[in-house]
Amino acid sequence: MKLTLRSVIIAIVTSCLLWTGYLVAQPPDYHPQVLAGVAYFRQRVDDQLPLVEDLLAALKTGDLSKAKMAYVDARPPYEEIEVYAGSFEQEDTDIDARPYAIDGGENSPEFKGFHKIEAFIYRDEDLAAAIPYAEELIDSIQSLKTKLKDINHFNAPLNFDGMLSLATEVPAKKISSEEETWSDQSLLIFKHNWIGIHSQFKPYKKVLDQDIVDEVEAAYQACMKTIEPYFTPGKVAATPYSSINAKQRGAIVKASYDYRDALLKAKDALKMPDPA
Ligand SMILES: [Cu+2]
Repeated sequence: MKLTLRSVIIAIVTSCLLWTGYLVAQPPDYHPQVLAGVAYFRQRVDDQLPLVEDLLAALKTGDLSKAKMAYVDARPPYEEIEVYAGSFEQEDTDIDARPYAIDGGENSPEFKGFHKIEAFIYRDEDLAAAIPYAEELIDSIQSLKTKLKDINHFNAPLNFDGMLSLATEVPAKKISSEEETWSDQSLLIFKHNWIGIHSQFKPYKKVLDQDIVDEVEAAYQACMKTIEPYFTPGKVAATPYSSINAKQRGAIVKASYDYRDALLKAKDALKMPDPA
């Protein structure tokens, strides 16, 4: 092919225009927001570690009610951090997977973490059997801590994808009480899933229009309002989920979908792409 000067100039000008257009079309990467969100989870993983160590110690006492209390106390931090589960899939499986997510379910050696321990405490009342799993859970939390130190695992599209997925998972799936089948602490899970989502949304407030901020904030508060009657100030544990009737569950479902819809509006306003 013979390249004339003219065609070379046309090619250069065209690619410059395309490049400029590409730059203009790129949304911001929201790096300060991502940093702020991850900073909160680094703090929460530091909260998580001693709670899991306490759980191990409680299992070793052989006292069932102590073990139950330590289990419940140990649940909140990870239920917030899991907004970013897609950034540490192995740790998420090791820490928090339920049997359905694993081939072979409960019988698989892959099934471990909180829900393995939950069944040993609440269903089997076999604390000794739970001890090696609590030891392994401490290692998994350490590994999670390492992952959270590397900001390269995290970005804004993953952040929003995680918020939206969890705001959907609560009403679409967790509402069945499948997560805390044995401990009956689903309300505690909903609460900390929402707190975790909102911790990640907060840094985006300063780059959003006030009406969208207000809408997301109101939707979050409405979620928290639906579960408020089931908590006692100063106590981690919630009322047993099995005591909540269909109408009360319905209110939780509606509030979480409304929250999701508001977050979706924020995502559009931020021109946030889906994760690559
Ligand atoms: Cu979870």
